[in-house]
Amino acid sequence: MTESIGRTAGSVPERTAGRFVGQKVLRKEDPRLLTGHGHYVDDVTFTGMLHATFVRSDVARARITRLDTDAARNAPGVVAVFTAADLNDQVAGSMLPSLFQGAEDFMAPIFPLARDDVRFVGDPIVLVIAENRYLAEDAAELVEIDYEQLPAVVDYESAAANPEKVHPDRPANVAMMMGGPPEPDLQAVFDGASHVVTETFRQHRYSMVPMECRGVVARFDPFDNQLDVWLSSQNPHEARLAFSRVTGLPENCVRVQIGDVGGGFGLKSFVGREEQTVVLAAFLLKRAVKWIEDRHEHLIASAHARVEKMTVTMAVDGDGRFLGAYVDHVDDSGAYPIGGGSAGMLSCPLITGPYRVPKVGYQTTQVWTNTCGKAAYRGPWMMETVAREEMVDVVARAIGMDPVELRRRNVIHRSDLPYTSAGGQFINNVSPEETLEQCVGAIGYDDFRTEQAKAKAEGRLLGIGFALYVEPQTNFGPYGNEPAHLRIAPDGRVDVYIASGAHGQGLETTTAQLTAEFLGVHVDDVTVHQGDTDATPYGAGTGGSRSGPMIGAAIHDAAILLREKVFAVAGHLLEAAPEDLQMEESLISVSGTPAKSVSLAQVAQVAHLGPGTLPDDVDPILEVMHRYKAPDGVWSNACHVCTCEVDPHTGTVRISRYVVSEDCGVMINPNIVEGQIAGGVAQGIGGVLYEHNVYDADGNPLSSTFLDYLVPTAAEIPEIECLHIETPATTPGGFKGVGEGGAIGAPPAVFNAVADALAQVGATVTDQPLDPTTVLAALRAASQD
Ligand code: MCN
Repeated sequence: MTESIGRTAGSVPERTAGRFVGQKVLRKEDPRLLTGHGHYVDDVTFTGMLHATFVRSDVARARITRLDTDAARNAPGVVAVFTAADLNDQVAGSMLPSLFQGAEDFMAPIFPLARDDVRFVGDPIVLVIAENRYLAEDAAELVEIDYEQLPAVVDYESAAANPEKVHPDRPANVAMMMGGPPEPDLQAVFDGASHVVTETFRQHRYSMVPMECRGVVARFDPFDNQLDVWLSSQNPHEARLAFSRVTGLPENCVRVQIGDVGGGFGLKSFVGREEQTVVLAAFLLKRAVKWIEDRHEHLIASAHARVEKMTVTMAVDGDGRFLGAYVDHVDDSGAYPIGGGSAGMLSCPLITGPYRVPKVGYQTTQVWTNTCGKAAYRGPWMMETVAREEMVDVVARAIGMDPVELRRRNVIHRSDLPYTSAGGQFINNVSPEETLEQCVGAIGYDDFRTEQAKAKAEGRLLGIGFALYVEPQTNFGPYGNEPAHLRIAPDGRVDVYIASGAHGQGLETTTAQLTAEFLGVHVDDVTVHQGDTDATPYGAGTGGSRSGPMIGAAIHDAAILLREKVFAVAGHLLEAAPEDLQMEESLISVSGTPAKSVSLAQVAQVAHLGPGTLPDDVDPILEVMHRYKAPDGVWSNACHVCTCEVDPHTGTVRISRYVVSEDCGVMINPNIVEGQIAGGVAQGIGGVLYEHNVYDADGNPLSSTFLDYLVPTAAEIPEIECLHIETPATTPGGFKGVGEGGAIGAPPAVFNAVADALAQVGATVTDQPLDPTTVLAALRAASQD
């Protein structure tokens, strides 16, 4: 096996380019998934397997004054009842949900179960394990808990100053604070600008709501000292490390497998407290234990996201050119954030996005509250896009300029690249101006404005909203590298092993396309293996829209190294120099003499079965393990435009058209790219118009079922029209990520469309969600003015 680190191999031969990469290859996983033959964690079952359920706090903040589990322990079918007294001392230090460097700084210690106090509704207090789920749930009902209730910290905007503390051992409710007031040079810009506009924007609490909630099956065999875990995850290798830590077993005694995963949206990048607790229980019981999160638990206790506000101040000159921006950001991380907790660190420096803004300053504060913890959710830093793009429209209205014209005057042009932003980001190979113009053309901007004016005369409110963003990838944390392991079987077919944890985005297909393209075989001859820590190389899993650039580059380089090995064997068989050989559709031939050829299967047979026939300097191991090391900064970008009609009588919003112009570099599979965009846009539309996870003032969740937490259906989502600009990244293959983009651009585009409609009658909105009540209130307020 050849192991190479960080080497970028030579470029791909022209003739194979585009045979599979860039083609709309049908998704390999779909026949299985669409006919109900997917294999999810709940499908894993063993004879004698036990089932777990949690007893959770039903108050937001309280001391536990009495905990009586006797009746539960004696209930039929109950095998074990664990409390904090049984489990918490077993874990060495706190349980780490994320290995992102520095994550500990922003997190309060997390233990399996609440011990003396509870810190949000849903905080797990007792774990009941029984012969089946019904018996476990029945026994859980028998657990008696008395609380001394304490005032809950629910409002995140006042949490920093609230003397009541979410975590009693911390000096205050501030988890993290960075930056500070504007520096004097930025203040001087504000003092001298023609226009200075300040506005505050808020996002509200979303849940991730994947179709498959969280779940785990763990089985410990003490005779083999082997812990097997089946998990619904985006990140199997990190999960293995977490389970090793929580049990004290060496990592190589732990195997994590993920099968099909019914969505994750960021939540499953991290190893949840419940999953770690169930694994610890299975280890202690030396039995197989299953826990499947139900939807109610998911909505109150898995993780929440997007609860943040940004106050933006923009300085603009008399021609509408941005001169400087200052941002004050506050972010609610709940009681126990599990990753993505430090989004403000990314979000604030990115505030300038795709625009030239010479000076920037920011302050970000992350606070704890007595609510469900925050996790990364598809584009976790995207508050900068929301605040900036909504601000651009506010500024346009304030200075009396068309919002498209204001964007045109400030957007980064190709001639500005590479561009180092005032926040310190080095941005290259992006096309914000081109995507803006593509959207303006596709939506028919001028015609829309004419139609809007006509509609207004008829009492109808139409609106249009744009949003641009640039999105950084690949270079975050310790994960600026990606492995790929390619192996040719004796029959010439190819096995590929990747570190990812695909959870809906089609990596089985695109990985096969990449391998087929760069190696020179047919896509049907490639089998992709992922989600098994015993079989796949160590890596960061799937998140941050990193698979396209990272797996793409790793496979590109590994395939070229493997071709060299194949050509060395084939060269011997064909009596030709390896550099004169080419391979297409698994046939290796001499360039210019196509009749002189040998199949990959023949080469593989010789390498596997007759290596003694090869010269000593020809390596018969047709296998390559490569670890690609990424450069800093691969950037995707896009422009979204949305048109809508607001009903002035009911406050409801109907989206009429939605267009996205996306630049994710070279597309591996345009169908998959467009599917990713459409899915993300649907989440953005849902977020602005329907989804809202509400707490009351005492910290009681009010949206704990799908009756109250409204997820949009196909009826609410228009056709998403996708256009593409392909600006290749400098990474091998030229791929850039796309998975998060839809969910980044959609919220401000939808918001701006509604705000544009309302602005015609003097109504203003700054906060999400835009449910009918909020829209009607804005209309009423305007009519009273
Ligand atoms: N792709 C492509 N061409 C490119 C870039 C990507 O064809 N130039 C393909 C990739 O090969 C992959 C898909 O598009 O099949 C998404 O790739 P990428 O943007 O690299 O993102 P990741 O695979 O790393 O996926 C993560 C991203 C994130 S962070 C979340 S959250 C997310 C998502 O994508 N959650 C999803 N997409 C999701 N899709 C589904 N169905 N369900 C989720 O939970």
